Amino acid sequence: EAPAETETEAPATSHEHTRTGMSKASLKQAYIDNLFYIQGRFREVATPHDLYMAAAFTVRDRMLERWVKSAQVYKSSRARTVCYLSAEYLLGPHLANNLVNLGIAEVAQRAGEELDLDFKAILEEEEEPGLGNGGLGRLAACYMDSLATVQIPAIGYGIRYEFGIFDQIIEDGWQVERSDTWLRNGNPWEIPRPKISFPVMYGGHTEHYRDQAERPRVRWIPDMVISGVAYDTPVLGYGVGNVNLLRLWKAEATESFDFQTFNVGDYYGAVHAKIEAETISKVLYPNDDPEAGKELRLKQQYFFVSCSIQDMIRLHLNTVGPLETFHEKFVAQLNDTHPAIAVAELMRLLMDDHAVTWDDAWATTRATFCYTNHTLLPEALETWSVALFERLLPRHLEIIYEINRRFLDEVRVRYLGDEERVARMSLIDEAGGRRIRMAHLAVVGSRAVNGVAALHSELIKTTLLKDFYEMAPERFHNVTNGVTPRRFIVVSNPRLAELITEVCGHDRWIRDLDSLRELEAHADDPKLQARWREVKTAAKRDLAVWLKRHAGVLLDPQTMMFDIQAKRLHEYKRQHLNVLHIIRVYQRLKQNPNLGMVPRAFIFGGKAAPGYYMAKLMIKLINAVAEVINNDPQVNGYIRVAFMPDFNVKNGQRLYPAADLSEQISLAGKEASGTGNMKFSMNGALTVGTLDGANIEIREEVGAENFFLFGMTAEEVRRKQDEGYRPWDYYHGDQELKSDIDLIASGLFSHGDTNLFRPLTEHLIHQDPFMVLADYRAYLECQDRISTVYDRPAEWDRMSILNVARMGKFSSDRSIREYAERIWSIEPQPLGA
Ligand code: CBF
Repeated sequence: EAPAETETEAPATSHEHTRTGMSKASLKQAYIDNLFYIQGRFREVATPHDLYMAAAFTVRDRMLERWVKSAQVYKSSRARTVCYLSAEYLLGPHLANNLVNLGIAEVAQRAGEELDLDFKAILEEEEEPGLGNGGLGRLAACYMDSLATVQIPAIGYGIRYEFGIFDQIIEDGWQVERSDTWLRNGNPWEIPRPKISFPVMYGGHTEHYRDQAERPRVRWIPDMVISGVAYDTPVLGYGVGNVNLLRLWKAEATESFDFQTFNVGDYYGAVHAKIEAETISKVLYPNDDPEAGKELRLKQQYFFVSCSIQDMIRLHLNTVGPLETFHEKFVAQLNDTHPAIAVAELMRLLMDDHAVTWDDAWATTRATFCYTNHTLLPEALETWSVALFERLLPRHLEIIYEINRRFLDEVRVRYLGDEERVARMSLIDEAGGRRIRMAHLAVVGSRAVNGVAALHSELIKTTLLKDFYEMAPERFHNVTNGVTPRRFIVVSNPRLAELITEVCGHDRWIRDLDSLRELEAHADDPKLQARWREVKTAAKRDLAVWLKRHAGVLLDPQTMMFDIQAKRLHEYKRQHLNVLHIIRVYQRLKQNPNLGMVPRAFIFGGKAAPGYYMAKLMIKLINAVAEVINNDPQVNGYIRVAFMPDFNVKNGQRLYPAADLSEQISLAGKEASGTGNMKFSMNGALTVGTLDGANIEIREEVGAENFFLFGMTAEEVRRKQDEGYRPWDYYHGDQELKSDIDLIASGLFSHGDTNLFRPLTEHLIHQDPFMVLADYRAYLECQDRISTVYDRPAEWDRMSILNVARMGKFSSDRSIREYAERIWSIEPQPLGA
């Protein structure tokens, strides 16, 4: 980049220069051009959205050259490519991230200042694509960032939902859902590819026949055909020239208007097919775990899988050639079971459309797919009724039956006479209404299976997929999740990023997170500690301003510890355990107003699935407790409670930098990994957590002395369950616990209504499936220790610095490298920035 003075003067002359130039002058010129030629505006009349669009196009232009180059190189080198099949991508805003990955964040900001633009306001203007529910979708987005950064050729395939995850507003303490109209003002990051479109079939029947060579073949005669059209978004790696492709499919009618129907006077009938087709990519299912039996959901899954596999076959035939080498060109990662139907779809396409024999098709299929499991919760394990399959995907049902028949024969030969095992391993659950077990289909059709944290991968082997593990242990792996430090440190916490760079003397850590270890040597330095604290306080101040405005709660960033739990609302995540602690502190303060405790802001964020009553009631409870506490002058100098509305990627980026304490308090064995735990810790929050998911590995990395551990282990949980867990005994055995639950039941938090929270309190006392009561006492004691340590700033700051210093393992770059080496056998294809 040229020195500032010459830069300002240098006019951006050539066309190419304004499209690709990275200097301040080119950026300014490009911005003005884009505002004029794309938005059709000049400065004086431009809306904030116009200003954002011009910025987005300016940045996108600079990615396109790299994108085309990447595609050319990948094509000519016939690079092996990862296809990530995911029903969800929780992408978050693109603009700031792309600026960072292009390496032009600072120069763009200066260009903006010279154009008298409010840079922050422009970033805020972006509507985020919320095409996912939570951890799984956000993981897919982090992996897209890391695939490009570690220079692995990749295509992310998914659905271009017209409505993403609902917007959450809080009314009278309750969650209210509003549809997410993220596309209403256009999406500058995507490029529609109307020519890349595939037919997707549903329903009808199959015909078995012999082809000219007398080979047995099958033809599927559907009763509905729609089109999937590609919408492409470039994904640029950090500090590299590699740009990968995120290809999302939009459902369209094959013919938008049925003239025949129209001509007989049925106008509505004439557009019906169009509406029915477009419904398929209309809306994301807002459940963290799938709701069984939803026909549209199965249609969605098959829709994007079919388009993606057809696209992969097209690319292969265009670049490499014979389908025998398909699995050498592509490896396809199934992100949970949502895309598991891909196993049957690849078989179908190879056999029915390309005349490949069963054995060859099966060899190719098994060599192509790998499957990641993301949960052990029984309600989240997908099964589909055979009847639904028969109606919607008759050909796939035949294929699944045949896969199952052959597979169970292998099981029988291996385990002579063990019919119970055969029934357990079958792809079809025969007990009570026949259902297809999608996890079994994914396992049988894949060459590798992995869990997402060490404990979770162990539990997969010993519980969920025990029989499969016994049969083929070499196919089971663990790849602990990671998150991208670009978005979750550099973009969301620039002050911390700057301080780290200064202390380390380089910014290499952004691509090599292990080098954060260099911070360790400075952990006791009082000067660094003071600055570290300033950075944290500044982030807390930003969050406090935001929460004042959007939640109406006043928090003191200077004196209060910011104690944050932000994640989907779910009983297993135990937000109610957190609430019981708050109520305990409240009662203590009421009994002794001169307690002299460390002031705390208890901050929550998260959405509840719209149909999950208990989760919605927990949101109400948090807000109800907040109302009482925040308005009680006897306590509100010490404690306050805030619920951040609409926790999404953008709002998460406000929370992570501002947390002193990160709540990771799920019942051990229930949270497969968690990734919020990593985001908080990377931003210097200390964790209070159970030995669950990736918490275990975070604790191992940062050191037990820098992690606040409490609660039962997964093994203890299992034993307690086996013995017969009786929450009633805990309730009656602990006076404080009883009085905290009784206070909720008393109506204090519900304006005297003793019924409102009864479902929650009664459920806790009598069922408590996630053992809140069993872990209550240990949690409280741990929280007391936390307050003591927070009161010793030098100790706390040291722990915080060490947490950040030791987070290298949790970069998604590390996860992707592990997938590349151990699971995908794929080499990077470096392209210079
Ligand atoms: O692996 C990513 C995340 O996936 C989930 O969100 C999921 O949807 N199954 C899990 O609940 C998380 O533990 C996990 O981190």
